[in-house]
Amino acid sequence: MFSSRRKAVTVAAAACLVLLAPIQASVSAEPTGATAAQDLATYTVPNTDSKTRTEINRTGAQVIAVSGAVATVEATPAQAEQLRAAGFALNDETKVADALKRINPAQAQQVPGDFPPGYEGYHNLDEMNAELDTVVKDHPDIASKSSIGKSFEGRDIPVLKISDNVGQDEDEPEVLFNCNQHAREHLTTEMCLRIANRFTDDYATDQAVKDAVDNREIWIIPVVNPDGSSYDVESGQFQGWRKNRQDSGTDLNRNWGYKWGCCGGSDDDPNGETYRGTAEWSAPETAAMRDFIDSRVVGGAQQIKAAIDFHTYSELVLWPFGHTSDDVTEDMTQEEYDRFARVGGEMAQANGYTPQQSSDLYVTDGDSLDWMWGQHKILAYTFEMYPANGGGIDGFYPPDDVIEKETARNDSAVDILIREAGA
Ligand code: 0X9
Ligand code: CA
Ligand code: CA
Ligand code: ZN
Repeated sequence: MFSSRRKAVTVAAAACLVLLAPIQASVSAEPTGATAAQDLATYTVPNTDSKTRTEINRTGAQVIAVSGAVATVEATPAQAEQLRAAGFALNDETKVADALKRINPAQAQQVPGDFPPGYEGYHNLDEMNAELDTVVKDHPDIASKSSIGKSFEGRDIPVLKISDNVGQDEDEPEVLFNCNQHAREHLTTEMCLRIANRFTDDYATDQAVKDAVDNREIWIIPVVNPDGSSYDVESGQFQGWRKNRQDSGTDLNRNWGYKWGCCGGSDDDPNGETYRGTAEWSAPETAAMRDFIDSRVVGGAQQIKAAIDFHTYSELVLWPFGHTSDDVTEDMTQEEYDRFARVGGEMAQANGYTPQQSSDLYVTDGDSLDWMWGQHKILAYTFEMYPANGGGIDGFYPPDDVIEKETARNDSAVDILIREAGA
């Protein structure tokens, strides 16, 4: 159990780890010392609300999905104990390792680094890059590819720009779509690729697409977390991995620099699933996102007017703030809040998701939404995509035959956001 981690520590420290093991229950066979999937289980917890879900997260357990009042919670044995002691009912215990075993093929797949059988329709990093290259090759007048920077392990984080006169920085409202902050949320990468393909392939034939491309500058970042997402698939067996690959992993969506760590909405335990990192922007991936978005301030004005950060799962449209359950704060007027709720409601009408303020799900601090609005006044949403209710870790791994339907489902919502960027 401890093998690879132990190599790195002294005998005394190893003894210490052994002593800690029963309460920590998170020392793992992972080289990084991150929480081992085999220790974790998921549970359904009835009768929750935003307050109790925030309490659940504060034990270090993690609400991974919500359907009505029923939360799906991922927890170590110690965290589960603590939740039961606090009076929560934990039902339908499923070991994450068992759930992954059911999804994963019995043998490693043929193509190293690729998705396993039943998932070949998903793009791994190389395939994602090749897809973007094809888009640019086929549509060089309206698409260009560059990199916003490097991940912790040195991988590029590519960005695609789509606009008429794509080589020029024109005075057109800019829109940002980013995907896969969380490694295991692979369906989101497919969402970004669909946006990339739709606004290029349909340019010649679809007047609405042409209007959008001619009057906006659209930025698409399909994989914010390339280290995490390749780690999650590279063995041919899904790992259920969420964070980046810096030491034990930082939850990128707790590492952004607006009121970072302010409000009990992230974990200070490096092994925790919502570990916020050692400092705001300590993850190279979030720092690259910050630098890119900051670079879109031209002549003192942020050019990006609207954004969607795609996640899975629960079928929700979320808007800021996440760090507080208040609607109105020093950085959010009632009028601004009402606009978020109106546009969020309109997008939810279009895709059939449930619209709500992000803290209605649970309180977070250091997430992307809060910084995008709090720092830059970007009309920023988080979409939690399909499925509404995934029965645990499986919800992150829908087979590839849902990709077409569940990404096309957001076409109209994406169009609404692009429209609203000009409002
Ligand atoms: O917790 C997150 O980072 C997002 N959910 S996920 O299951 N994909 O990890 C939601 C972030 C939205 N913000 C708040 N809920 N406050
Ligand atoms: Ca243009
Ligand atoms: Ca511009
Ligand atoms: Zn996520």
